[in-house]
Amino acid sequence: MDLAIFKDRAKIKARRIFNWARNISDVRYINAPRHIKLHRFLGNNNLLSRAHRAKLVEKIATSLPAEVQKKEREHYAQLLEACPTTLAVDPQMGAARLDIQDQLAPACIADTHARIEHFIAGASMQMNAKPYLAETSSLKDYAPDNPCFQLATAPYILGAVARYIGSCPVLWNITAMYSPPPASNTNSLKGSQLWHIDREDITTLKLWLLCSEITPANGPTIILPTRYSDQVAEKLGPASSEKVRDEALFEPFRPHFLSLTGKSGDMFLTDTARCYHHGSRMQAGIERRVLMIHYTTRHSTYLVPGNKRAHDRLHAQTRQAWDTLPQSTQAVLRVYGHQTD
Ligand SMILES: O=C(O)CCC(=O)C(=O)O
Repeated sequence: MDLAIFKDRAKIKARRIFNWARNISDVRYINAPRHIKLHRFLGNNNLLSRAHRAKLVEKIATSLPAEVQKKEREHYAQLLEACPTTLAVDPQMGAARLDIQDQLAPACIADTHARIEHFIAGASMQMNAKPYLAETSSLKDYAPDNPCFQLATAPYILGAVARYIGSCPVLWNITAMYSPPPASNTNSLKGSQLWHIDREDITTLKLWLLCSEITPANGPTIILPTRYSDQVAEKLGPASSEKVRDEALFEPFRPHFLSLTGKSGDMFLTDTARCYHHGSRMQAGIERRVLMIHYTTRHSTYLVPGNKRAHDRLHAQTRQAWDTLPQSTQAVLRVYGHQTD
């Protein structure tokens, strides 16, 4: 086993943030064909049942060379140490309303509104293809001194995310999300307006910051907590990773729905890979604006070796200025081996 890759990495004056995409491609160089084959298989078959995907991810994790697994455990332990937190997401719930108002929230909200205004004015592109839910920015648009990036890398949040997913998280995306007023009330529901679980991972966390008051009329994200979502997934079996049109399946659980409503500045963490959810079911004339920060595991199908989208997005951080990061964030990133001197 060639461990030179780790030594080499220590030499790189990396300004890369959360560069686990590189970590994935390192695996290619240390010759782990079984790992790569399994990961690619998962990437090409995300409509497998949830249970089947979970088994595959377990195989992928254990197919990594022992040295890599050891390195990952070390990174994880270091990260936990660097990121003490009192914040926790109960795995039985898979979602939590955060009982805090972060001091960065006002600046993050202003940043998000500015990006959405820019988008509405036709001055920026939509990052996804949903008419009912526009992602108006992505990770590469956020410099490390941007308040949204600082929120995404705040140690108390990273600590909670890492503890929940059980490994070092990958910061996959930051996006200003805009759900426009629907063209009419007769539009039938599609895509993520239908109940679904995110199938690119078997556990993931999304941090939501409400950027204005969100009521049921604004089409909030609605979450079915893990323990009930697991029951639905079991019932759906082979179809558990597909969009669900049968609303009746969810009715018995209505008292347990977590609705991401509240006032501007409220925050939530949700595991959208374990919890069925939907959103953007707007009432006529009403819009929704939120900031969403997405953390995945390194087994996300977004990070399949050779995925150019992952490469471009995560490597875009390379040119960002280290010195602008707050010391607490630098401490965390050092732990990842991204800044070594
Ligand atoms: O809140 C929404 O509109 C849906 C969001 C969603 O499905 C997701 O982020 O996975």
